[in-house]
Amino acid sequence: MKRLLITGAAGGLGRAMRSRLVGFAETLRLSDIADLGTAASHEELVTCDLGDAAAVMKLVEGCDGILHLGGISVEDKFSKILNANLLGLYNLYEAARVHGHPRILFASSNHVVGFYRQDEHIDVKAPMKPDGLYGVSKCFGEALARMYFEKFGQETALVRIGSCFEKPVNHRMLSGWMSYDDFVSLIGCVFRAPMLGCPVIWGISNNDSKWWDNSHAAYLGWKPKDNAEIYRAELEATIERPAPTSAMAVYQGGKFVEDPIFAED
Ligand code: NAI
Ligand code: 15L
Repeated sequence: MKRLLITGAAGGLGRAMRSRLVGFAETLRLSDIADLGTAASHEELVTCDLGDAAAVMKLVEGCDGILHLGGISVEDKFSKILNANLLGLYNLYEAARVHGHPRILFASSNHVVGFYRQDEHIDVKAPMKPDGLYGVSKCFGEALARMYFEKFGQETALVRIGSCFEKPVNHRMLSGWMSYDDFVSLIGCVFRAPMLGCPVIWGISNNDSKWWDNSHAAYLGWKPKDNAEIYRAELEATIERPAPTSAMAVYQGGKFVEDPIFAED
């Protein structure tokens, strides 16, 4: 690949992928509304608000693939979610439509199904049960991507990331954790697949404890290698198990199900 655009490159996942994707494309075009530091020789840095249509149109020009990590990543005021996750996504897909349909990996979230219980095992056919406005914005993103696929053939991997951090930090993450290395290998499968389509993929490592079934996406050849289980003993020793009736122990979305609708200023 000649040029991969990474939005949200100043965020947690963006920073983790920035260093791990060196060599994945000749050039990494890194974008965020926040400071991106100094560009290495293989990098282009672009400060851009996803809500700014003209800026996003320019941002996407010349890119062969897009790793879309940018946006509001937790529950927040609707106005902020509206700009970054709804308007921002529309701007991105319109820019992709104009600039030759570069393949997109959209960082969706487990919070599109946050109201399923942890004793339920679901696949991608399960109706969405978002646990807040943030989750709803990811449902919108998945639907928007699907529409651009059906109408224009725009390919997108809709990756419902569980919890992608260095290691699981609570008991809930023993089921939903995805390691950085497994995310990198998923990115490779998504951008190198001869045919992608518009699949929903659960972004989880090969954890012993699983709520989600990825068998429909076997054609991508993604084989996550890490397993949150190796952290169980450490977790048990350092963190108290959540009360059995608490949101963290009952719902797949954990505490997000308890978030209020945040008041605007
Ligand atoms: P993060 O909050 O650390 O990074 C998001 C980045 O987007 C930030 O650097 C922020 O400045 C940028 N951003 C926010 N509004 C923007 C706007 N209007 N214009 C341009 N940039 C804007 O989040 P993180 O953890 O890195 O997640 C990346 C993506 O993956 C997010 O879309 C998140 O919803 C999704 N995700 C992450 C999970 C995780 O476990 N890290 C789990 C599920 C989904
Ligand atoms: C998400 O969607 C968030 O972006 C991330 O910060 C975590 O909270 C993750 O879900 C999770 O559910 O652990």
